[in-house]
Amino acid sequence: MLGTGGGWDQVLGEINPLVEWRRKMGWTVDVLRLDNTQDANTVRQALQTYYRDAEVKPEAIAICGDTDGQFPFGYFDKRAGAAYPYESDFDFGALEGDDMLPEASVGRLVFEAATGDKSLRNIVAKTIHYEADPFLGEGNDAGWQKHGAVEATSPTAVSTIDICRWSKK
Ligand SMILES: [Ca+2]
Repeated sequence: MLGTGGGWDQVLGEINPLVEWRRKMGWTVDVLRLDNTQDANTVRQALQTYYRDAEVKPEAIAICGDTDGQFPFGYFDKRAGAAYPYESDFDFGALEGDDMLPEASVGRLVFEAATGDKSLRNIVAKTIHYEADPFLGEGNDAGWQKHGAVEATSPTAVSTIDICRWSKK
């Protein structure tokens, strides 16, 4: 997990239950705190150094922070001729070699506050709840996990349009 610089102590307190949950699941979890999280290239270099030196190579990275707001965290701008940024975290997972093949998956915990509405606390609680007590379904709903997918984005984001274009049942 990768933490935002500002407000880190509060963030760490809120993600700790998720860290402990993952460890109970048998994962090796490290929490990385970076002083400068707004420069994506600096973050990527720190991740590459961590990956190179890690005894257990990370397979998944969870970024804690939005692209702006109270807990800003850098991103790679993949716009192609557009006048607005196309935010991507893909490059954070490309940790070794000069290739397009990522070594780790990357997710981002996007929140506006540590506690309260739209908070990291809520994300952590929901994630643990979904995993600890999953909806299994009955009848025709049983087995939905084998053909389900989750897509989430902002309703006005360009990525929303791309997701709709590329999604198929
Ligand atoms: Ca690679």
